[in-house]
Amino acid sequence: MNRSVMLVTLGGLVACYNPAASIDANLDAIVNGDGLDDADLDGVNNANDNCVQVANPNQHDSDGDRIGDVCDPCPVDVNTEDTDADGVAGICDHESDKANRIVWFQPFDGSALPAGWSIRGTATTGFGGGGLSILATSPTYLLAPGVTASPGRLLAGFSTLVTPSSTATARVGAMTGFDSATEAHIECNVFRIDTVSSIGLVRFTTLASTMVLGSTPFSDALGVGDYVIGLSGNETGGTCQAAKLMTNETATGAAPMVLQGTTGLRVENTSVRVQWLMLVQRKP
Ligand SMILES: [Ca+2]
Ligand SMILES: [Ca+2]
Ligand SMILES: [Ca+2]
Ligand SMILES: [Ca+2]
Repeated sequence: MNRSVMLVTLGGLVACYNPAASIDANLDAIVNGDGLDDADLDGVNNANDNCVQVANPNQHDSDGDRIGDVCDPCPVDVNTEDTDADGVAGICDHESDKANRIVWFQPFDGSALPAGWSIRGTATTGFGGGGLSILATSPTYLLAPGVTASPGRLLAGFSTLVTPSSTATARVGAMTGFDSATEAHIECNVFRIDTVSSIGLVRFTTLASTMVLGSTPFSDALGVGDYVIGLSGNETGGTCQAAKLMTNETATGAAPMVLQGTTGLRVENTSVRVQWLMLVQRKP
């Protein structure tokens, strides 16, 4: 891809990452305590900074491609091919004919919930091992800060820590439009009943009342392993994708849907370690 100018959008901040500009005269005048250039004053010298013009003192680089998360056109995919030049690349850009942006990317490798996030439910939770562990025997929600309605995609990366019990339906779902009063929402989930696993795109009108928009068998049973699930929606319908190791299977639904309101992850009758969630939407 052309990396000479890259538009980076995260958490409402917009910055142009232009490597050539990082050595201009103004930036040369900015030094930190050791006398070396530190253009963004984040305490990491330009020569070592994985995002020279955005302050990122923690230097988070979730996919290990040496591009810091806050500068990365896809923080969870080393593929930086950006066919439509909208600044979003790899698996993060699900619309190669539309201008998209990363609204937020949130890793859970700290020791507490990030600002604006909450957990609803009675699960046992904890931080460690590079993620947020959730052991849920009843529906539990990891809720993100609210977003405005727009076509988009919610991606979630997590590991299951144990094989779910065969006596209860285990479920992990990326969801949008969560209503705190009724628990209504739309969800892309991987679920397991006995030994049979499926992918489902489901509209919940209440927690007990659902309409399946699409479902398909998931060839890898929901069990110990690393997963990425993705809920996408636009003017014509929704898509639910799930990947474990090298598989990538899809369920689609015809109901138009956008990503809006409170988004997040729902966990039920299983134990997961959530590594990150990410929201991509159309550029306004
Ligand atoms: Ca710096
Ligand atoms: Ca930086
Ligand atoms: Ca990276
Ligand atoms: Ca795009």
